Parts: sequence; structure tokens; C-alpha cells
Amino acid sequence: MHLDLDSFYAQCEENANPSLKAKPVVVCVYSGRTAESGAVSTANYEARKYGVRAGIPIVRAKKLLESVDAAFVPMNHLYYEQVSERIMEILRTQADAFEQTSIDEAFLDVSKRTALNFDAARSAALEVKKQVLMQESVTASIGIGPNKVIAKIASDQSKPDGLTLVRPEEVTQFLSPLPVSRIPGVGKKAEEKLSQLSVSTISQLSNLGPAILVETFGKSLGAYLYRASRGEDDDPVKEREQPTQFSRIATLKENTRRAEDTFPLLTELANSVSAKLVSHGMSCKSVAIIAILTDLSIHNRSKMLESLSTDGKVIEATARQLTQEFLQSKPDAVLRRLGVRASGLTRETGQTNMSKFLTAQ
Ligand code: DCP
Ligand code: CA
Ligand code: CA
Repeated sequence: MHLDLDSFYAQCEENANPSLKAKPVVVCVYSGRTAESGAVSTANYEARKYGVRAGIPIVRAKKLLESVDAAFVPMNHLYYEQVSERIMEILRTQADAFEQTSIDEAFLDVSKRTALNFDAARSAALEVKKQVLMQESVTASIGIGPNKVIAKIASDQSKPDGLTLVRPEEVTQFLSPLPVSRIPGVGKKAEEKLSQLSVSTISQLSNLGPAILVETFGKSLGAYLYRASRGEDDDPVKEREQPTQFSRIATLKENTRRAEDTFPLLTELANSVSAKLVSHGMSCKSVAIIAILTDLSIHNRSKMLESLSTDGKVIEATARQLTQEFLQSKPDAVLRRLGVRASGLTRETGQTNMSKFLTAQ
């Protein structure tokens, strides 16, 4: 399956402020140059009826919506990341293998749990949609197919709140009439080159020989297009590599070798690292400081935590202790910059067995 959340940032804004639900909603990235300058990040489906699209100038969206009561809200990326993290956690539990590909998209391999039965896959998809809607009030569109390329094209077939199932024997009739731009990776440039070859549909593309495609697009893209136009793809669904550490580093207001002088900066750095952990749904096992001295030498000191943590207070206290110990051990050291790093990251929560036991009582 491929899942893509519908008008994702706009749905997040509607949930944060339900009075928006009845209105056209436009999520804006203000450039700050003038009060109205900037571009549209996304719009809800109500606003799209008026022609509002991602990427158009805010001024243009205001014109398109001047006769209606529309809402223009600034983009709040950190908030969408947190909603996304929670949704991805739900999805991960519904798949044999899971691959998140963007803030609002993921592939779920459900081959094993459905024993390759497409009716069972449809039920699984309905269950996924239900879970995401119940827990996060967000609708999604899902495509189901025998491989990733087909699932991805299918998820875009009937939006919003769609579910499109393409069985192996239906692949050719599903793909044939679609424009080549529906193939993932085919943008404006490839579309233009193909139109010069009189190709606009996937069916027409599938009639081109591999030689001309490789000549026009190079070996790897050419071969990919040849196979994709036939609905062929054997790329497995695989978990993307997880980050192994988060760090933040900054320059002190003044050079110092007094630990207390570093505490305000350490608080800031620790909170920022903690926010990063939380937004990625991860905990850390160890905390380090990175000390850059006035002679520009770089020193690291690290400490294992007693249990997994995401807590800014724990990270801060550990960083303070490490900084104090470092300064005591190096009588000549004068700090210029300081960093905090969380490492040993895992997706587990920071609860110890004991606290799990206690909260279960
Ligand atoms: N996005 C953006 N600028 C773009 C495209 C997208 O800021 N030019 C952001 C806002 C979207 C999010 O990424 O909410 C996901 O992008 P999608 O292309 O999946 O678009 P939507 O989820 O908004 O709408 P759709 O229902 O068509 O998937
Ligand atoms: Ca989307
Ligand atoms: Ca998307």
C-alpha cells in the first residue's frame, strides 16, 4: 500500500482550529518582505475549488478567494511534524515492513499479513484509514498494488479520502490511459521530452523501445521509465535509515571557564535537542557535550544515562555535569562554543521497567 495524507498541512490547521473546517483554508509561507508576499504551501479541498494550488503567490490566492470567507494561516512546520510522527507510528504497527518517504507519505508492505490476498489488503487499508481518522482526525488516500510504483500511482487516483485497488491482472488497463506525469519521478522536464516524442500517456510510453528511452533519459531513468510504463517494479519496502544522533552547537555570549556562565546556553541547547527527539519519536541513551575552546581545539565528553530519555531536564543536567567536570579536568581551558549531543537513539520510550510496572498498577 501507499498512503498519502490529504491536504496535510491544511487538515492539521483545521484540527487545531475547528472553526476553519467549513471554510477554504490556505496555508501560507510568508517571505517577510511585505505583509502579503510569499507562496501557498497547500490549501484544503474547499480552497482548491477556486483554483488555489501549492506554489502560487499568496496575493494570487487572495484574489481567487476574494468573494468568500477564506482563512489564510501561516505554516507551522514543527506542529505538522509532530502530527506526522504520531500518524507514522500508527502506520508502522499495521505493516510487515514500513517505509516513510515524506512528511505525509509512506509505503506499507502487507504481503505477509494478507497472504497476498487483495480483498484482505482492502480490509487492511480500510482499517488503517479508520485508525488514522479516529486517533488524529486526518483523512488519507491509499493505493494498493502488486508493487510500489503502482501503489503510489493508485494512491493519487481518487483524492481525498480515496482507496484504489489495482490487482495484478488490472495493471495494464489501469495505467494505459494515465498521463506520463503520473509516474513518480516524471516532472515537467521529462514530460516535455516525452511530448517531443509524441508520448503523453503511459500506454504510448510503453510502446517506446528501451533504446530510445535510454538515449533520451540516460541509463537509469530510461530503464526505470521502460519498466514503470509496464507496471514493473521490484523495489522492496524498507525502513529508511534512522538518525543515530541529534546535536546542537552555539557560540557563548562571552568566552568563559566558569561553568555557571554556560548554563543558560546549555538549557537552550538541551531543550532544542529534546524537541528534536520528541518530534522524531525517539529516546536517547547517552548525552555528550562538545567543547570548542578559544584555541579552537575541540573536545567531547559523554555519559550514559540511567535509562532512555527524551527529557530536556535530564539532558540539561547531564550536560551541566559534563561541562563542570571538563573544566575541572582542564585548568587552562577557556570555552568559546558549546554543543549538546544526544546519541544512542532508539524508537523505544524512556520508561524504565520499574515505572512501567508502577503505571500499570
Ligand atoms: N507542500 C509545500 N509546498 C509544496 C507542496 C507541498 O509546502 N509545493 C507541503 C504542504 C502539504 C505537504 O507538503 O500539505 C504534503 O504535500 P502533498 O503534495 O502531499 O500535498 P497535500 O497533502 O497538501 O495535498 P494532497 O491531498 O493533494 O496530497
Ligand atoms: Ca498529501
Ligand atoms: Ca505527499
